[in-house]
This record gives sequence, C-alpha cells and structure tokens, in this order.
Amino acid sequence: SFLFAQNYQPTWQSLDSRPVPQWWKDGKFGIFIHWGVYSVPGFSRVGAYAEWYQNGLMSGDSVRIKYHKEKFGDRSYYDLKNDFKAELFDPEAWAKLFEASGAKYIVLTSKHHDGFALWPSKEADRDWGFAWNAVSAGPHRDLLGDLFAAVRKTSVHPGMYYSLYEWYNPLWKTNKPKYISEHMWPQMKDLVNTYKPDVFWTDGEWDLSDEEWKSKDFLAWLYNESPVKNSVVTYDRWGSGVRFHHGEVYTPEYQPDIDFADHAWEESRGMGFSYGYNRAEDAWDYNSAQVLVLSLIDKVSRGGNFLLDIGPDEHGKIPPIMQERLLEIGGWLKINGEAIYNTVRWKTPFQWSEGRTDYKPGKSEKKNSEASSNNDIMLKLTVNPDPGYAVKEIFYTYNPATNSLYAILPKYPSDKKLIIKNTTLPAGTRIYFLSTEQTLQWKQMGDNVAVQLPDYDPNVIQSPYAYVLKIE
Ligand code: FUL
Repeated sequence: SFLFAQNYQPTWQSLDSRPVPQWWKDGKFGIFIHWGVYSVPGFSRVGAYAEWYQNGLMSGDSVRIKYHKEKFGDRSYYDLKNDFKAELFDPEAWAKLFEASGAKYIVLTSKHHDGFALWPSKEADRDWGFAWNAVSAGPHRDLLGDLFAAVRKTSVHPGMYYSLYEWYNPLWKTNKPKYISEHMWPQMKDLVNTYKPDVFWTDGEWDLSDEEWKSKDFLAWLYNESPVKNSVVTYDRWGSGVRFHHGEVYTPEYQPDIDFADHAWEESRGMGFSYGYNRAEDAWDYNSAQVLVLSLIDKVSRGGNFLLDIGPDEHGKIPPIMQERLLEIGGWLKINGEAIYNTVRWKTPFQWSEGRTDYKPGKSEKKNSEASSNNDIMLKLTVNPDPGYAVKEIFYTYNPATNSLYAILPKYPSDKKLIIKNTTLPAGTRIYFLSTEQTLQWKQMGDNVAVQLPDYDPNVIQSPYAYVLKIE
C-alpha cells in the first residue's frame, strides 16, 4: 500500500501527534533484558540495581567495594570485560523462550550507563580509547545482532534500550556537545539503520535538556526518514523534565501506583529488585508467577503494557528461575491470552472487593475506595505476596473489535457468586470461562449482573493464578 510521506516537525506538539504503532498497543507484554559487563559481578545489595555496579564502586558504596575487592582484587571494572564471555549464549533458545512466554517484544540493552556496546560500535572503542564493545572485547560476538536475527524468526518484535549518557566516558566528561554529536548520535543512527529495531527505548536522559540532547531532531529523523519509521515505538526519556509529559510511551519504573488513563504507558521492573542479574537475591526475592501474572493483568486492565526484566549472566545463560517464571506466565497466557492481547481499558478497569475478611489495609491504603491509589493490590504483590490479600476482586479488559468484555478474577469466590457492578447486559449474552468454555447462568439485578459459578474444580479449571470469564 502507498504510504504518504511523513512530515513530523521537531516540536513536541508535532512529535506527540504520531500514533503509537498498533502492534505494540496490542502486544501488552514485553521482555526487558539487561545484559553487559555488569553481569560479570552481577551483584548489589538486595534492593539496589546490579547494573549500577560500576557507579557503586566509584561513588563509595561499601557493599559493592567489599565484594569487588574479595572477588576481583585489584582488577578494574573495565578488566571484567574479559570475563564477559557469553560462551553459552544460544540466541535461538532465548528467542524460543521469549515466544513461549507470550511476550510480543523484547528490549535489549544495546548500551547501558557504563558505555559498553553489545554491538560492534566503533565510536565506543574510539572514544573510550580501548576495546569497549562485545565484538572487539569480551565475547567477540555481535550479541545484539545475533539475538535480533534469532528473534526475527519468531513472532516477537526485536527492540533495544539505549542510554544517552555514559557515566565515565572521557568525551562525556570533557565535552558534552561533542559527545552528543560525535558519539551518541552516530551510535543511535548506526543502531537504527543496521538493526532496524521495532522498539527504541532511551534512558539516562536526566542530566541534560531535550534541547541539549537534540532529542526532537532525532525523533523527527526516526519518524520521517528512518527504516523503521512506520513500526518503531519510542518512549518519554528524552531530556530532564520530559518524562511523563512528552514522548510516545510513558515509562513508570517500579512505580505500580502510577496510572495514565489517556496516554500510552508501560511499566518496567525486574522479577526481584534489580534489572541486571543480582546474585545476592534469593528465591524469596523473586515475585511468584502468580504475582507477575496479576501484575500484567493489573496494568493491561488500566490500558498499560508490562515490560518485565530478566538479567542473563556473563555466560549467556538466563537464570533458570527467570526462565521458569517466563514459562509460567506463558502457560497462563496460552489459555487466557485473548483477555490480554488486543484489548483496551474498559470504562471500569477493576472492581474492589467488598467485605473481604482477609483484607488487611496497610498504612497508605483506604478500603474499597475508587479514590484510593491503584496500588493497593500492587503494594502487597511487590514482596512475598499472599494472593489472598488481593483487594481487586475483578479486573476488566475489553476487546473493541469483537465487543467482548473479560472479567479476570484473582481469586475464585468461595460463595460461587460474582456480582459485576454497574453493568447492563443484553439478553442472550453468553458468559463462560475461557479455560473450560462452560456457559454460566447469569441474571440482571437492577444495575448489576449476578453470575452463578460452578463448584471449584482444579481439574476442570486449569488456569491457575487468575480465572477469566468472557462476556460476549
Ligand atoms: C533506569 C536505569 O538507571 C536503570 O539502570 C534501568 O536501566 C532502568 C530501566 O532505567 O533509569
């Protein structure tokens, strides 16, 4: 089909008018991958980001400094590149895992704040003055290119993260305009032209303004002229003060309580408390599959996407606990995915539970109030949650193309009754479990719909974590 020439201006008014590509809005679930030299130590105290290891060493973090001394002696952070070998890296296996998880896109760190490039970037080596990319050093392999090639053979869209700033790049330290024009811009264009990412997720923007980064010029180029002008998705990290104000997709980060009713958004977080792999974390620091599934549902019901992070190790292995979580999420999506993909925020994103005896309000929470923040369920889900604590009784999603409403229940009601509030259904509406396709009895009771559920039978309702009713 003929595509009209695009003519976005380098102003937020113009750039913000670009529609978010539909594939991304429909996809809902992506996998973030933080992988680099920081995967060698793979360490921080629990609760801090392991990918900030180098910064910790330089800024006096005693926990990281002690660990480094004991494990690496006098070796510098840069020396650790020699241990980043990725000798077990199997991009085809990764791609298959991603597809099996039900994710529709990935976002790989092409370069994090330490400046190490996962692709053969000549600017990296030139401006650091030594080998500082994955082909000239470490694995001696184009990790980004190889992963993109494998992912392209699946239904998953390849995307990348890119840090604008680099903590200790000599050029950044001495001449920021030169760093931007001779290092950053050429790297960004190289990445887009060579690898044609469907997602370009910038970060590390906060030190300078969007004017200084020339972000709007870059976006105009990306949207008007680049090879991915029709497919690429971008975010809001383009300069200090821009986040949550301009840009395509807003990026809450470990901020489950932030909600945007009228703007595209995607929350990212790790399975535990870090993006980069953190060996200090134990099994109980990881969210359960149920919590991760409920996190996805919670965001999707509010019109958002979920970018769930994994941290491969220096050998190129995705830690099995992360693989397992992804497969568990994929198992749920296989049965219930139609309540997630291609849906939009319904007029009522969720319904609070009423009169729940197991509900224990926390400090910042108000009971059964639409006015309270959205994080009630999430606060408890962040750490070792008891799913019985869920205070959202029903999450809703809606597919406008098929006019189907989905009611997603984190907990099977013990009285087998479900009241869908403030909803009038036409006679002849069918309500059934996605997992069993069993048709259920319902009746209109004033403004509410009462649904009669069958006895709970785990052998029949093969859908752990959350139960989905389709209303069509
Ligand atoms: C942050 C970074 O500083 C973190 O390391 C991580 O990459 C996260 C997604 O963005 O701002």
